[in-house]
Amino acid sequence: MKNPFLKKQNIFVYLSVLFLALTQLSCNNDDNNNDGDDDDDVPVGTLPPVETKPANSTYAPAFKGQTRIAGIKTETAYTSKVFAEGLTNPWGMDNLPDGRIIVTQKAGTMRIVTQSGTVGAAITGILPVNNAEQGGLLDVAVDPAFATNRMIYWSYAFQGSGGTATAVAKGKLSADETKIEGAVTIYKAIPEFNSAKHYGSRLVWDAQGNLFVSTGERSELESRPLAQKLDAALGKIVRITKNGEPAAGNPFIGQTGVLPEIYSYGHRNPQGLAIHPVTGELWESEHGPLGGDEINRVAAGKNYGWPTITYGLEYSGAKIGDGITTKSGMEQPVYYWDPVVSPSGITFYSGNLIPEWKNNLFAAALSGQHVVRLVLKDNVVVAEERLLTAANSRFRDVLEGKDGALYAVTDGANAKIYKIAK
Ligand SMILES: [Ca+2]
Repeated sequence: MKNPFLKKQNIFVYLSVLFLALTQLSCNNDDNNNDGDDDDDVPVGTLPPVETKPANSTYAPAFKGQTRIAGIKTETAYTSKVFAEGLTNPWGMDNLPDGRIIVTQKAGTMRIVTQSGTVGAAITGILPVNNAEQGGLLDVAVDPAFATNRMIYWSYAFQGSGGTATAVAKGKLSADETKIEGAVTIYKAIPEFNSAKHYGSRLVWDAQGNLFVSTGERSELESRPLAQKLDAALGKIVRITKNGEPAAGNPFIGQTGVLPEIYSYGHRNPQGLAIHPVTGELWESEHGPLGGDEINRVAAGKNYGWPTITYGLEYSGAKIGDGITTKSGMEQPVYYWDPVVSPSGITFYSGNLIPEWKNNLFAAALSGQHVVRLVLKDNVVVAEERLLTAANSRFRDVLEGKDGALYAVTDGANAKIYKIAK
């Protein structure tokens, strides 16, 4: 008491401790649950859900927020405009290292779109495709080492003697960019089946340079149960090397009677794949029947339920199977839509142009005629927004460009690429 220096020193110590505690609190606020995700300050939706139409089924979600989450509106001022046009039935897009975009056209060509939106001539040399109904040349994935090897990978509807199959091929883009050289098929999802529907067919690279490939169950009642069979590649996500071999570490390698390419199963028509930029996990979109479109977080070896569990109905309105939505050993979708929006390509936003979109999931919606924005927190959807609704167009794929803008390509003849940027 009689020593003022000691007292001052004590106050200094107290203040230091208080300062450290506050700093600690503020750090924790960025990651309250210490899950490595600094997404604890993401906005939650406060607007009414974007879906206003009645559901087809009377099924209840398995958890709060699994469908019809609250709406949200992007606060950042952004522009959306037609970036490129004159594409014919485009299906997939990917970035070239220089910032141009390569786009597939279902009839069997690719085109390169420059940073200013000029669409190049059709690139030929792609293997024959079955272009009937939902088939054709589908997705495209640029080799992560394209700058040195010029390799391009694509998925397509293969015509075999026993029917069609989702297949993956690769080839080298010629120096003059007019053709693909040395095209070769590296993977076919067996068995071939006589259907022109549900090819799935999205491609995305994993961190090791393997390809995730989604395959559909080919739509028919006869092929549908194959989504649950591990000796068939229909209704699956497979993971293969650049040569089409099963990727090391795949969950079923070494098991008898099981295709070693399989990564996950029980999918219907998965047309969207994307890697979460923070967690590195695989996310997927798939078309349900009448209702029951899904977003899934996909883990190795897991069963995603189709056709045993679903939130959708037959197009007649009848129940599918036992009419159940949950079952032990089968994964729940992170999110579902009823009525459907028909989600095709998906992507996570990791750019800086529109910071509030960081780690949000975007989906091109076909029947919904918009681009879906889902805000995620701890792998749960906390808000939904519909973008590009004024375009009144079916959207087939979305891509984050090298410039941090979001590109969305429409479906059908005379298709356009829209660009959302600051
Ligand atoms: Ca499912």
